[in-house]
Amino acid sequence: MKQPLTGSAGSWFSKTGYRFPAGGIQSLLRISGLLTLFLSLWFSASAQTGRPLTLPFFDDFSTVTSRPDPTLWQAGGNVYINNTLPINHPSVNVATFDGLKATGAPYDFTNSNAVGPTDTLTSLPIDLSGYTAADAVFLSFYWERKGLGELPDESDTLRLQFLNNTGVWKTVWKEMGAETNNNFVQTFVAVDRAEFMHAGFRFRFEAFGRLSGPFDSWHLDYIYLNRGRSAGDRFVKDIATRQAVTPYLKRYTAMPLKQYLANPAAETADSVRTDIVNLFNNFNFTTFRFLVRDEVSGRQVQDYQQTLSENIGSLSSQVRRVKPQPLPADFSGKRTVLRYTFDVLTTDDQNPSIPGVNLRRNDSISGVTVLDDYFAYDDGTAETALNVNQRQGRAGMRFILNVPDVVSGARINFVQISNDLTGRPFVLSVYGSNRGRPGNLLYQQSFVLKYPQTRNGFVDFKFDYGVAVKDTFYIGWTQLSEESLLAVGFDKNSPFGNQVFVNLGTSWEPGGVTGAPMFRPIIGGLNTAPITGIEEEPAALSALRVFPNPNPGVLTWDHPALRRVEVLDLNGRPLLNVQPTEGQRQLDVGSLGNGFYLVRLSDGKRTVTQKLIISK
Ligand SMILES: [Ca+2]
Ligand SMILES: [Ca+2]
Ligand SMILES: [Ca+2]
Repeated sequence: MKQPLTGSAGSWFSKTGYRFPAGGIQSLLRISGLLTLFLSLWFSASAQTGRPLTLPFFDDFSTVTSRPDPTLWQAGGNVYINNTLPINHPSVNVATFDGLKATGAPYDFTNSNAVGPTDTLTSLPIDLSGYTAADAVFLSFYWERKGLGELPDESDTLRLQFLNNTGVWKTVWKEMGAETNNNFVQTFVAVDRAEFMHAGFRFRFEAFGRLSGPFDSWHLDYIYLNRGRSAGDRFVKDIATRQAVTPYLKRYTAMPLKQYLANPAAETADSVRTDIVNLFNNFNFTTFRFLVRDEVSGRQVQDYQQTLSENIGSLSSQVRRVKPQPLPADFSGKRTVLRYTFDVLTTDDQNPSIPGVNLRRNDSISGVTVLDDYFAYDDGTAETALNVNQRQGRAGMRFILNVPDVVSGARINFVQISNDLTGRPFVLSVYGSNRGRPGNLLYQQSFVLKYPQTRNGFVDFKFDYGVAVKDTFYIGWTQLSEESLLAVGFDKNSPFGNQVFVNLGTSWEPGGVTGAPMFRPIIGGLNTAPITGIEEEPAALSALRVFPNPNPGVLTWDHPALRRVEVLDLNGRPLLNVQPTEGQRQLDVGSLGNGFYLVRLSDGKRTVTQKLIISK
């Protein structure tokens, strides 16, 4: 059961335990000055309204998701609270700094090379009036570069500033990019200069990097400011949950309830796991409880408790593992949202290391599995983005059904990265299976790209017709131009990585990626009769066809005496109706927008209908 910490250096704190800030900065901070109480009070009274916070100040981000706690932090800094981007963090959830705003939009979406200030995390005012260097006020925090995000470049920075008593922000600590470090480093900065000892004291972290997407990632955690500390004050009596809980399902992170209930035992994972961390310097016994509950019906599915007599070493982690119960066969309803929770029953609220802070706040961690109208391999958070770097390049994802079903579209997370592709066309395709890879084309439809409104949001792209599928099917997208590389969110946390296939021209090959695109087939939900596939044209009729397909705007055919060319939309409404002249072999259809059409060709004896994609 004892599990060494993962990561190249073997733990989430540095090999030397912790690292001091750069010597120059440290010695600068140690210069104590005389406190001018008058000036301090003057500033705080003029610049602040409302009551400042008092020591201790602590946040490990475990109590919120997405945005920082507004009772501690100033709104609008755009850091992203999450539990999927960090590696080896001290407790569940971190604050991530990168080039995306809280909405998921880049700071700069016109110049992909632009750099500048990105996210900030600013404390609310903290009353330090009356303190002196003798009070030994220290700010400590854990920080990491990159994690599962993007490595900051050499010139990128994360810096810490303190607000002094004349309203000036003073830089007291700074780190540069370039060097990967998969351990969170604990840093201590003394707050001992008189200019900081005022009632309106604040501190802020600021990142500088690329402004055009989720680039140059820094992660912060476990921020603690208090008096009576020292730079060796590393240990806090705290057991914390940390690692995102593994999937409840064996093959997917989400699947339609109907597909799950066809074989609950086989679809339920053999175990679900998380890991917990001991942040104290003493051994600490733990009991944990594992609960599974359907949030739609309120029904409890599992309640299990285990006490481990094993100790967790100081500043190390241990895996906790449970065999989850399948949903009972009589489970009814249209959908379910299963919340499965590890609750570590610690005594962190007794004799706390941080007076007034209840460290049971980080003792519980949940996973959520949705059984509704879609399949997913991803966990709902993109750590990076994936594109197929070639015109007409295709990607396809494999899904295996328990019972026949209908695909009615795709739910996609497009990431706003480098270039704004709003309105650009792309094509979704559904394929059958050919020896474990995408096979015959069952359906195609073109769409225009739309970004979600939030970071990690999804947009539904619904087909005009449902597509009947059974056994194994594939669904994917086609990249229509090199200039507009579709960036599909990519979940690096997913253990289901071998379901992606890529076709750069003639054959489908395994994608060879670790993780999963945030691309989910929508199942069911269309009332129209599903189509069962596009009929291949018999060889004798092959001359009754136009090419190329997809088509840039000029239809070409080989037939020597075509009588009629009709272009229809997918609902059968005629858009063009042309009688070619003798010997005519081409037709300009440049007036049609990019999209998916039907072309009906007749030579007077036979009529053939063909699906056509216009892509200019
Ligand atoms: Ca945390
Ligand atoms: Ca705790
Ligand atoms: Ca993720």
